[in-house]
Amino acid sequence: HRWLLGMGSAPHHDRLRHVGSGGISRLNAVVLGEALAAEENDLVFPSHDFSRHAHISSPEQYQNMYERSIEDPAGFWSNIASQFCWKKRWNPEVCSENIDVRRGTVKIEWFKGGVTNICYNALDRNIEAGNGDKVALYWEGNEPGQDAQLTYAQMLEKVCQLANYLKNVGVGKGDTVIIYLPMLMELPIAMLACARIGAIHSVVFAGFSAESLSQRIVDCKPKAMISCNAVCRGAKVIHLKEIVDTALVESVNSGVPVDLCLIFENKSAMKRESTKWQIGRDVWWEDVVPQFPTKCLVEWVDAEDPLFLLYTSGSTGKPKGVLHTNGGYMVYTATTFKYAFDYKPSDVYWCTADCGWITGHSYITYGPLLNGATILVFEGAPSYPDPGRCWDIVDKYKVTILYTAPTLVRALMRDGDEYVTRYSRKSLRILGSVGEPINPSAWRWFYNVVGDSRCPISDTWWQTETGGFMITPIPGAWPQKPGSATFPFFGIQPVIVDEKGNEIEGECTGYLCIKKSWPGAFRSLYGDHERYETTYFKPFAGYYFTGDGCSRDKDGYHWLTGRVDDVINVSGHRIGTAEVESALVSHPHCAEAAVVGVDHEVKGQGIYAFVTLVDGIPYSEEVRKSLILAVRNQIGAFAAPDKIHWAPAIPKTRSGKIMRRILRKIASRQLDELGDTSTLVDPSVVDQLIALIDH
Ligand code: 6R9
Repeated sequence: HRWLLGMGSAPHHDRLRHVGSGGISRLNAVVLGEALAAEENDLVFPSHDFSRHAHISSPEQYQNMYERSIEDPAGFWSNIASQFCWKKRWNPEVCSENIDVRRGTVKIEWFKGGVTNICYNALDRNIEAGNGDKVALYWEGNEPGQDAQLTYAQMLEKVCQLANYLKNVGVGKGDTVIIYLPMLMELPIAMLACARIGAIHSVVFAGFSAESLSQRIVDCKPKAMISCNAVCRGAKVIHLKEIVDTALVESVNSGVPVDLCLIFENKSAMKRESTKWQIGRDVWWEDVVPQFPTKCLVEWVDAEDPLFLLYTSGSTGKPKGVLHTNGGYMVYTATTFKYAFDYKPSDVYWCTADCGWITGHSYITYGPLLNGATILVFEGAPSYPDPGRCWDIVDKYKVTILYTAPTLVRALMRDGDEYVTRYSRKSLRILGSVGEPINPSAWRWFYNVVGDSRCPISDTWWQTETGGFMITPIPGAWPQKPGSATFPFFGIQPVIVDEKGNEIEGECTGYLCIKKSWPGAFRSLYGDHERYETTYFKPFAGYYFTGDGCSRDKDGYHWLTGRVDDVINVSGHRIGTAEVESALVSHPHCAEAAVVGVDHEVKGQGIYAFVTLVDGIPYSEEVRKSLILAVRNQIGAFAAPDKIHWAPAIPKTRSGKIMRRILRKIASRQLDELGDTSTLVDPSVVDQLIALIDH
């Protein structure tokens, strides 16, 4: 980042520049992947005042720290790790790794031999430092006016009661617990309770179907499951307990029974009287947990003991159980949170993600609480009862840091500026974006309208696998470019490689890989270390392969260009094309299916499915609906195809591979760019597909 140094430390406000106005008029022009060239020179500087008060306030300061983190990673991270509580200090080597498959098994270890507990560090340590009465968590319910709060001391009591209950029913160190909860405060409480006793939590996003839930249960064989009876999202009531019941029947049939199901009675959504119950297996949270003591000694664990599993989608049908461990993850999430959001103790932090995804793990529960921050947990839907809800919440709690996703930004942008400008929003100081590339016009609207052109945006690029931010702005340190995630975090060495795995320097586009490990890196795929090596470390030997494409511009800024594998990113949710295809072909009328991603104005990408029906079944609206229903039932509503395209046949190569390149072109109506179709077994298939476009 030589250029960064060249920027010197002249007062930033001299160069402060407001970017062109966003607004709805521009939305019609939103084309994802807008020409980057035009944007590259658009620098948006933090104000002088912002930089002056920031942890890192100049390119030089970043550069010095970054260099130290690369030259002496052990020293750099040990220094930071020492700020946490360790029962026993880690081994002298700090990090031992092999990420090069050519040299044997891939292994990553940080702070090995160190003994700690992440729950202790997130709660007890902050209380001991005098913050027991500070609000740890504000909870805002689905209905405006429904709210609650917990101080650090109160939160610890709740966590201890649940931890004691879990121990009492025989859950111990190394046991897995599935958590299938919506955004109630019981969700982070349950995560922390597991961590406290050394149990491994596996949170399943409450939008997943019974089938997906049981698939995860069968994979990780939990000792217990924690859920609730129902939840309201917007105007809808979702009966989670019914989904749990179905999932548990399926898991019994697969030979993995779950003996204990702790159910929270979410009274505002549903009374316990109307909840179906299986005596002997189901237990009401409220009947047991509050009877347990509010103090619970922690189970001290090795830094490399597992903390959690989180399933994510890949290029094949079976979700991968991403495994994170305690020590490195703790140090990394806390540090990235502090610097990328320039965290100050007076902040009120709201992340709109769900704890069912990695963002909620690292940046609702762990990273913020490890810093002693006040977090906001929101149960509801962002546009309920109207599109002003987010800004109502921002004003109500005086939110200072708002971390959200481009898909929500685009949806709110479409609803119009009036919903935003009717609220003050003057508490806001930093905005954040995650989940997919943010297109420059959405960035501008977020910056100009939501942030009144005064709040820097941290566009954080990272993944379930990386545990924490990898490429991210440090908001007070350098100017941003709308749509670029900017530069690597401390200790991270991103490289862009070509098809053959050669690093390319300077201005370029290629595959994004990472050299060397970092403390927050995942350590394995649960029960399948071989798949871990094959998916991430074999494609480009010597590197971790991210699955993303990336460009670097002349100033060294990074521009993520999206997935290069068969993973679609719908509203920031990762969905494997293979998963949707397998859900479709499970439908008795479906002979074959091929799924591709297609640009979508709000969701980023939409799901476009080509479907061949079995002989004799005519195309009909009814079949179309039942195919979509099959996907909703097998994966979840968020994976429902946006479009079903009838296909008399699917274009394939002679070796039997589906030609997705051609399908993508047809899906995006780029019919004059189909390219070479001569390698297809039957090129006339393409004309048949085109003829059915409007069918
Ligand atoms: C944290 C999270 C990871 C994939 C990743 C990439 C995309 C996430 C991004 C981004 C561009 C950003 N992605 N953040 N692309 N800019 N700021 O989302 O994890 O659900 O595992 O998804 O999301 O494609 O590979 P995960």
